[in-house]
Amino acid sequence: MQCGRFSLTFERPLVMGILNVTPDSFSDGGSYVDPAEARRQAERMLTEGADIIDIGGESTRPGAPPVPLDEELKRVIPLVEELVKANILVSVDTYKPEVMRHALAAGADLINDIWGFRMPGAIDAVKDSQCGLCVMHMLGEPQTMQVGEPAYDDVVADVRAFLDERVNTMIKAGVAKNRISVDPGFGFGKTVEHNYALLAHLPKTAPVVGRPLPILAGMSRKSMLGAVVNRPAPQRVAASVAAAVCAAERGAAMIRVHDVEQTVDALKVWAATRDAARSA
Ligand code: 7PJ
Repeated sequence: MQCGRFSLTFERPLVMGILNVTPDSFSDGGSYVDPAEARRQAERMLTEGADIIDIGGESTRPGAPPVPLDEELKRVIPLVEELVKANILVSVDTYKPEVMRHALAAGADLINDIWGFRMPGAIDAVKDSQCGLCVMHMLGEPQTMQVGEPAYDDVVADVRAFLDERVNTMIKAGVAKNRISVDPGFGFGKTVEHNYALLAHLPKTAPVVGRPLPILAGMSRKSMLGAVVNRPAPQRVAASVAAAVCAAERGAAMIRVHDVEQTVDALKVWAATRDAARSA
């Protein structure tokens, strides 16, 4: 996968460390609004083995208020510039075309869009660059996605059909297929049962364009884990690591996490087992 300055081969799942520069994210809100704190957290995740840093300037937790454009730019862009300078693979979590353009001008390698590049102007904002793209499925919008029960005919088939449509639209617009990754969007307009069906059948969610597109899985500390282990978000580390291993086993190319060190260790054990199975 072409990802800006980087070319990724996914011989093992890459770990994407979450860096929320928001005052209100659900599990680490308020921690990294201060630019110096954010930089330290990025460095820490890299030391722990993160392959990618994903910077988000607007909380997408259910019911979160939207952030004005200039505020999001002020939080995100200086950090992008700094990490790019240090030769780090920088992802920006945004659905706003203006933020995408500024992020790319600042050198971002990957644009991660929970809206699946559905905002008017989003595809145009990214198509003439070499950045990687993550196209995520979401039912509805962040403010309303968990209002009422989300409903699907067949969640795995429906998410796949959505991703197929988005990917086809982007390719038709001139985006090279080797720039695109996809994500079923755990927790975005899904019940607990929907989320586990998507995890269980993860490979089926990927559009096949010659070959299946790389899948990014983001379950870290989410309520689908809380529903099973009955713990609040900060105490869902082991559950998150287990989910990461389940995703790796089902072919995930990238795994988006808060707890980098624990995830990297678990994936090393998973990879050693996989390699032993291959050579036996
Ligand atoms: C995801 C994301 C995810 C991708 C968030 C949170 C909510 N981007 N951004 N996939 N989740 N690609 O971290 O709990 O699942 S924000």
